[in-house]
Amino acid sequence: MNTGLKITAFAAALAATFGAAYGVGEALDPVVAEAAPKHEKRHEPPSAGAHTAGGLQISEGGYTLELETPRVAAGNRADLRFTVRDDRGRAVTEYRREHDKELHLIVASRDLLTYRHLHPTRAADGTWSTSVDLPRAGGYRVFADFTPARKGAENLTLGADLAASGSYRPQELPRPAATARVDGYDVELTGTLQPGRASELRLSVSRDGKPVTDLQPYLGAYGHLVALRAGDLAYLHVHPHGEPGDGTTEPGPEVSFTATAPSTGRYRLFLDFKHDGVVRTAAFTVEAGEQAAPSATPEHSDDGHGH
Ligand SMILES: [Cu+2]
Repeated sequence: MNTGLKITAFAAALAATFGAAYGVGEALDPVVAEAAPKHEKRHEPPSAGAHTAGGLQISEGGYTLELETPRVAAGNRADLRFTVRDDRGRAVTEYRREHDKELHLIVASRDLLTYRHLHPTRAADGTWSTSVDLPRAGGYRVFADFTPARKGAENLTLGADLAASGSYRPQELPRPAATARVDGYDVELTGTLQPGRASELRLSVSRDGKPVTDLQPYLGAYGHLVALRAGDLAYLHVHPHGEPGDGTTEPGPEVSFTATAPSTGRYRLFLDFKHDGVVRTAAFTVEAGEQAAPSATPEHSDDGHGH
């Protein structure tokens, strides 16, 4: 099993960074942030076969994602409801918080043009719910990224299919590009994703040609990056280097990450960043293992947030 998503490469160096990150929350929520225990997440060394690709299975490690709303109508705000069940079928009600949340929900269209990063609400019985706005019909994948509180449980990303009814016109994946534009911001990507090897990705945010140097912390970081593999939507959650308030991490214009691609092929990267109080998503297509610099053609995409 060499297909593992090695999101924790450089583990030794980053473990300290990440561990500390859990003690730092959004500026808006200092009480919760201070109360969050440190070193919640264990980052293991990238031993071969330690992980399978995230998000490809509805059930893994004894936990199952039960999506109660597998069909919605495109073009309307829809409610998503789901439950995570353990190996005995009981709804999971205790989670370890990661990046300020018990569970992160990503919804992406199969053609990778629509992306949503949501934080659902959990009812006491373990049912999670959130509303989502999917403008386009077609096949989607829903990813639940969480860590059960049970001792020894690891971080998991379970995936389930979601269909949005309506007239479906699948789009081609945008070409690889080093820049992305979203809401008047330009984000430039430096670095390439390497198959089976950790590499650094740096994303630099500017607006009107000026570097943005006052990015705001969002879920304890200046940026969150998710990578999805084109073709099967294998899920790769990547974490930034450093965190707000550590004395060395600047609030932009650059946010950097370490990531390892599980294979060659195309990936779509989604960078969430917060500025002027709004979380925005910049999206890039990258080719893992590609040495040549991608074209610098800006692209525009239908990405957004349901926060
Ligand atoms: Cu999240």
